[in-house]
Amino acid sequence: MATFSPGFRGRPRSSDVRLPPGQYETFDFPVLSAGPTPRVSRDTWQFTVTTEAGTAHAWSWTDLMALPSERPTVDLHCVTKWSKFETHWQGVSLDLLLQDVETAADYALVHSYGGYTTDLPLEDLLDGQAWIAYGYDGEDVTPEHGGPARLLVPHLYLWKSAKWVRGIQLLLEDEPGFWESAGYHDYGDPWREQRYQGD
Ligand SMILES: Nc1nc2c(c(=O)[nH]1)N[C@H]1C(S)=C(S)[C@@H](COP(=O)(O)O)O[C@H]1N2
Ligand SMILES: [Mo]
Repeated sequence: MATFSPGFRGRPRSSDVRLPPGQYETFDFPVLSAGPTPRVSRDTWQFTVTTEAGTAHAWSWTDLMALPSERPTVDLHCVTKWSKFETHWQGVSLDLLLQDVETAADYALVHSYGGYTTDLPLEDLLDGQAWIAYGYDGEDVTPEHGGPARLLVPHLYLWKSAKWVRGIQLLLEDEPGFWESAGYHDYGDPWREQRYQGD
């Protein structure tokens, strides 16, 4: 498929440019879960943002569906070294969910149904970088991939994209989540290959 003229010989192919260091491209969609898949009913599903002052902002499934959604197409990068290009999602931007939340917090600890947690700077959830995603490839997000809804933060390693998301706790001080407590990097930028603490 690729053709090379002498002048272009040393030039990276487009897939190399899109592939962070140490990653390979995969075409299937692996499932990586630290525990069993929780079955969460849309009737009882809630997404709650809690501020450092203890104020809670909650959305039911009906509330979420009533909000305008976006359809981001993004590349995914898992710390186990697979990357998947051009994945199609539908979800609500965190900019919209956080716009009326008053906070001085710099950090977010994301909580999932089932107990999984992951932490990241609050600013990484803003400016069009993160969504509460409920659609994948024109279908509902399947339970294995985090349905009814998962966090999607594609510019960081995929362990930050908490499946079965149930809330975000806003914090003045960073608190490590599940993998971050187990030796994985606090931030997890795939382009700087921040896989483990100290990378
Ligand atoms: N709640 C929850 N979210 C999670 C995980 C998990 O175990 N539990 N695994 C993380 C990891 S390590 C990865 S690579 C991605 C995998 O998403 P996928 O199963 O849809 O590929 O989910 C992330 N979100
Ligand atoms: Mo992962």
